[in-house]
Amino acid sequence: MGSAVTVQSIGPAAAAETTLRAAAAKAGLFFGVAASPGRLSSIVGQEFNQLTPENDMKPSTIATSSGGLQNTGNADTLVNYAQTNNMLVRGHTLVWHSQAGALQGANQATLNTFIGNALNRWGNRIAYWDVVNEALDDNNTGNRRSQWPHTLNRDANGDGDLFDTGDTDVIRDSFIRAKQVVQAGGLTTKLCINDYDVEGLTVRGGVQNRKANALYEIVRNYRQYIDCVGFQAHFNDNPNSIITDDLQANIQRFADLGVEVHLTELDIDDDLSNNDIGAGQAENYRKVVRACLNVAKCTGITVWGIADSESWRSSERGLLFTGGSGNYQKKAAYHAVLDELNKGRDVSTDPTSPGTPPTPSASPSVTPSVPPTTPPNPTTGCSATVSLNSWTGGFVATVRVTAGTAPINGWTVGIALPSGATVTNSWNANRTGTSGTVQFSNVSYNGSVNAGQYTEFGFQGSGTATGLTPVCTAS
Ligand code: 9MR
Repeated sequence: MGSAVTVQSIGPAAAAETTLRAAAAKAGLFFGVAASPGRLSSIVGQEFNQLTPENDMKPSTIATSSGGLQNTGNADTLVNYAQTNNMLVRGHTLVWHSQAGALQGANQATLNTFIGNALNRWGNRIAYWDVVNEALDDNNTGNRRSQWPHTLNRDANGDGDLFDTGDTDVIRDSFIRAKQVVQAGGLTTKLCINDYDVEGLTVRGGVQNRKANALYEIVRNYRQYIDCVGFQAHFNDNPNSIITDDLQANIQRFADLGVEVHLTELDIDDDLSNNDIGAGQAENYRKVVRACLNVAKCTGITVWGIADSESWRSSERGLLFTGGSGNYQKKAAYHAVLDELNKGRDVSTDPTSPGTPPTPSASPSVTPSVPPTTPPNPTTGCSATVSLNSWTGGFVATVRVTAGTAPINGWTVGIALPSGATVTNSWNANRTGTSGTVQFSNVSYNGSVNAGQYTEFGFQGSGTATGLTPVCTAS
């Protein structure tokens, strides 16, 4: 169980953030988008602090038949863009039955070669990798897929699962390889399994979600290799793809296994002629974002594209913007998401966050439950306070930088981490170092802070980080 927990970071005087990334960072999660090099208009860096290559890191683009790499130019463009704009990257995806390109039909040894090459190629520039994508069958069977790469599987004793000694499982073996590469290279990259129609505990009609249950068993059995779970969250009228009221409970049960949970490919059909997915699109977005916010280990949401017209499912108008080609207009769904993010987390019911007092989910004025480490200092210069959201083995820190009685134009915050604590990601700041005393300084858009006002940045780490004392220097 975690140590001291503070999640809410919205103070009484806090102005609402005006971008998704800022509001998300304040709440302690990332808000990302899928993109390709042709879609990198300024809105990407302004609104989002995480980026997933929509197609450019798939084996069909970058893998050779022997597990080597090729055509990495577009992927590099996206990674470089993300770095410049202080965004996390999710690598997508290493082992997948679809878009396998030259890897189609490969054996495990070749898959392992590819896994090693891809992980090492980008190293820590990729915060999360989808190691295995869409391993489970459609139609709520709860089975693995039968096509390659799952043809590599062998159920030695024929008992119907692949968890026994002697069984062969491409999921397990791919994760083992990925974990070895991460450990050998000292990487901080987190290894995820990603799938769709796994979002709720149930599907339409209250039927058990057997696909979600199967994913849960995989994560439970292979927990030592798997760091994170992606629910794709392509919500539509398919009976197995609707938004159910038990979404939060399902996120919670995975979180209780100790993994991070992400909504990795979010889009929500706006078709109101069929009421399967409940209220209007904006309200549905609100509901989904809230479900994530209410679980401390739901640490990121990624929408699958910017605008409806550019979406893989344009006819469902499932995204947050209309328009296209860099000229985008915010939809009601955008405003709903921003508003919900600005309300912050309410993890009072999250057992992975013991000690958090109940917080009114709709109130914009919630007092942090742990007093600031360094109280804001009403002088010139700046002061910094940190609020921690911890769980066994990890934490997310939200650091508030407050200007004194005069405006500041830049800031640096030094934080001495306890031994064993390591920063794995950070957002809304430039960072030097990952352990010991780590320095964070402002990025282009948050260096100027008016007198008495504040800005926030965040970082995520492994280990324990109690008693942090941030030291702020203004420039
Ligand atoms: O959005 C992607 C689209 O441009 C591609 O044509 C398609 C090909 O399969 O893949 C889409 O992305 C998929 C993602 O990689 C995995 N989950 C489902 C996504 C939508 O199909």
